[in-house]
Order: sequence, then C-alpha cells, then structure tokens
Amino acid sequence: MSTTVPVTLYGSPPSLYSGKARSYLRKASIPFEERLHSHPDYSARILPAIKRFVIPVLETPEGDIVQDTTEIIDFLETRHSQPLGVYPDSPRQKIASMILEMFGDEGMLRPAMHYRWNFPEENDYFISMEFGRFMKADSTEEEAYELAAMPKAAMQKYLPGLGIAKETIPTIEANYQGLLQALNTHLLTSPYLLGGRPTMADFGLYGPMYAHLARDPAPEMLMKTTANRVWRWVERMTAANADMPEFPFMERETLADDAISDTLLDILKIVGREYGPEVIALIDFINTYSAEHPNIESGTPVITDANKRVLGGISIPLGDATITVGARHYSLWMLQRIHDAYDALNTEGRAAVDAVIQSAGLSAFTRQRLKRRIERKNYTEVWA
Ligand SMILES: N[C@@H](CCC(=O)N[C@@H](CS)C(=O)NCC(=O)O)C(=O)O
Repeated sequence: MSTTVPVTLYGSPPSLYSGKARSYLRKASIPFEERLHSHPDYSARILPAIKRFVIPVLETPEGDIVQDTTEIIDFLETRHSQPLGVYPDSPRQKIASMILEMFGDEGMLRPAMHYRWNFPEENDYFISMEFGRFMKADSTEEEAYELAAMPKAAMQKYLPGLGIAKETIPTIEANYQGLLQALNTHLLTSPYLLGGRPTMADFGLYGPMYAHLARDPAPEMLMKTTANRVWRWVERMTAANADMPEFPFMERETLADDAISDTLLDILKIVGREYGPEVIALIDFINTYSAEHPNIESGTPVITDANKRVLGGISIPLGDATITVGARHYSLWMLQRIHDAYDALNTEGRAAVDAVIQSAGLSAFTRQRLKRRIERKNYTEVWA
C-alpha cells in the first residue's frame, strides 16, 4: 500500500464508527480523503461491492475495499510501514485493549443512541442538519430537515431493540454517568487508556464517546460539565499528534510491566458488571441457535432474511429490570477475536490475564466458547 497517495474513507461526521476509523488514520499519519456516502463513487464502486449501505468503508489507491472498523484498522496495521501497534504485545494489556474495543463498539450503543435520540429539545436541530447534509451536503436548512426525517424515524424504531425505553432510561443514564466518572478519574493520570499511546481500547471507546456523546449537544454538555478529563481525551483522540501536554514526562508507550492500573481496573469492573451478562446471554443464544440449525452450510450468511437485522431476542438484566434486546451476533465475532488472542497466550500469559479477569469480573469475555464460529466474508458475518 502506498503511504503517499491518500486512501479514501467513506464516512460521515456524526457516524460512530467513522469516528473510530478516522481517529486511527490520523494517529497513524496515513494520508486520507474523507467522502460522504452521497459521493457518486460510493454508489458506483462501493455499493456494488458491499451490497448494502454501511459506513465507514476504506478504499485504497490499489482498489482494496475494506468495511468494518476492526478490519480496516487491522488491514492498515499490516500494510503500513510504521504500524501504530494498536494491540499491545503484553498479555494483560492486549486482552484488556480488545475487551475495551468490543465494549466501545458494541456495549456502548445504548447510551450513545439514548443521548442522541431522546433529547429532541437540545439535539434536534443539530442532528437534522447533520443527517440531512450527509445525504445532500448543500441542503438548505429546510431541505435538511426534510431529508433527515426518514433516518430519524428509522432510528427511533431501532431504540427498543437496544433496550432503550421509558423504564430503562434512568439506569442507562446512571450507568453512563458512572462510567464517565470512572474514566474521568483514570484519565487524570493517563493520557490514553493503557498509558502514553492509543491502543484498540481508545479507538473502540472513542467511537461512541466522540460522534454521539461528545458531539451531540445534550451529552456534550453533560461531558463538558461533569467529566473534564474525558472531554480532553476525546479532543486528544481527535488530534493527529499525541496531544498530551498535561503529561510532559510520560513515555509514549503503554504502561511498563504489562501494568493495569487500579483506575483502569475500575473501568474494567464496570464493563464486566454492566456488559458481561449481555455477552453471556448472546453466547447462549447463538449456541442454542446453531445447535437447533445443524444443517446450515458453512459460508451461509448468519442473517439471510434481508428484512432482518438480528436472529432473535435475548433477555438481559439492566439495573433491577430484565429486558429483551436484539441478539447482536456481530458482537460475537469480536468476542472470538478476544478468545483467539487469549488462546494464543502461553501458560504464564494466560495466568496473568486470568488474575485481571477474575478481579474485574470479566469471565464472560474469556471463558465460554462458541460451538460454531462466526466468520466475516464478503463484508458480512457467515457461519464457519
Ligand atoms: N461493525 C461495523 C459497524 C458499522 C455501522 O454500523 N455503521 C453505521 C454508521 S455509524 C451504519 O452504516 N449503519 C447503517 C446500517 O447498518 O444500515 C464497523 O465497525 O464498521
């Protein structure tokens, strides 16, 4: 891959996952040009390859088309002459960075979507302009409102499947504010989650924390008025340079000796407590589903019905309530990557990871395996 001719990122400013890919491109000093999906090349080249609307998509000057932020980052890391090293080499930090990436990508959708779509008084103008203008960049305000009406209605329909409802909102908000405070404490002594440079943990968490929670007016105000160090970390992750003047003497490396600081452990405990049960319910669901459908041929897409996004629902605890949410099988593709990284460790490495897993209550992420693997092929999840 050439590192002088820019790659193209098809994305958009308010898109959660575009933010994750864009931050990586900046931090890795990879020249790129960003285009909206309304750019004619998206319909001409990207849509025929991917066969559904989704962003972000990376296109290289050599003609590679890559979708999915984890795959985009992995692809660029292996092809770049100076990879960032987004997966730390040491066992505990590597597994922690992958768990935090999965939590940011998949486990943070509930607060990200709630704070975007349930605060119309503060957010509606901004969201309408953003959505309207990523469909037609030069829309007048009136046109943008009109264009945004359809995606806005579609997103409202999406909320119940994520477990966002009147009864669950107090817990979603309390959990998010608890996470903000834990991050705020941690980021006072650490510019990035694992020390002096960004890893997958930062890119994963940055997706929701930037595009929705630091950018949409209502949650932006919440972050700015209650979690100053989190706001600074978002700003730092948006910058192309290290942007860590508060840490003049810190090495631009992850913490020495594979350390997981106490303040990071507190964040991992939140992940275990609040997201772990959903991960276990997902594994159980997919294992039951694959046992009940033993004849599905290898390579078959997990979702074959074009009108469906999920195979079914799972029951999970949220605060004192039990709610039903869509079974996001994609999350398990991310989980398998954690399993693979864990299984590749030697005995000593596994023991070191196990100690963190145990003290943070993260066993959901390493213990139980999928009976049938989920792979990604032709830009979608398929049965192995
Ligand atoms: N796991 C994917 C998620 C991509 C994704 O869901 N992107 C959103 C925009 S932030 C999208 O295009 N949604 C449209 C859709 O799924 O129909 C990634 O990491 O790239």
